[in-house]
Amino acid sequence: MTVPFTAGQSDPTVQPVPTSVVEQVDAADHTLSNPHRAVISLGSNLGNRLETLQGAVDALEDTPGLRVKAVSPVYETEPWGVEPGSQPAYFNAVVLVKTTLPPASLLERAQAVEEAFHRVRDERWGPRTIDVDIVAYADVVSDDPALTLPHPRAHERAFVLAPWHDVDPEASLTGRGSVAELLDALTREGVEPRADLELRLPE
Ligand code: A4P
Ligand code: MG
Repeated sequence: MTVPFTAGQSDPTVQPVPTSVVEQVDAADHTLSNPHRAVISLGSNLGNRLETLQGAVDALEDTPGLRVKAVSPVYETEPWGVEPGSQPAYFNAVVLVKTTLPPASLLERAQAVEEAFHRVRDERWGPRTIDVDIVAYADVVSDDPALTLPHPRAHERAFVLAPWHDVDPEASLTGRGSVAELLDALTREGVEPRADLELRLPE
């Protein structure tokens, strides 16, 4: 005969797991209850730039183990690192996330989002439907070329720092200092807020 188990009653056949064991298991998988903050920069200068940025935000939110916490205003920015006038202007934005994914998995996911928008990699700093860069992951510092953290050029780019500052005025970039101060040292020329446009935070 089965005895119906009623919620709220303790099941006498279940032995409680000692707290010390639970703690050990959780500590072994320290990502479990310990999401990390990461900062992701989005850039697009081909096709429907706003739609693509929104698609990237939505795709990030659809990632298991990742929650989008904030989405910045949209900026229209002059292409950086190329001949002036040689490429269309970018739309740039920054997304703050919390994630249990380790950095390498977050990069894989960022690259999958790029693939989903048919990004073609043919030239460095070439025009692209979407670029998804990891600006920072917790306080991790790494010079691995496959995933350099913080992003090696973020500190000198107003198109990253301005939207980041908008959503987190107290932010700092590990090893570089406060985002507000880094931004003050840069020209904002060619980095224009587009107050008429908005990215939605996924529900
Ligand atoms: N990689 C290393 N570290 C990272 C990181 N933190 N986040 C590796 C993302 N990827 C990272 O990137 C090349 C390799 O960088 C990847 O294989 C990855 O393992 P990519 O996206 O294939 O190529 P890319 O983006 O053309 O090169 P790069 O050097 O990453 O360019 P950036 O620095 O991302 O610059 N101007 C404006 N106004 N707005 C822009 O958004 N973006 C760029 C691209 C240039 N000019 C721009 C903008
Ligand atoms: Mg990139």
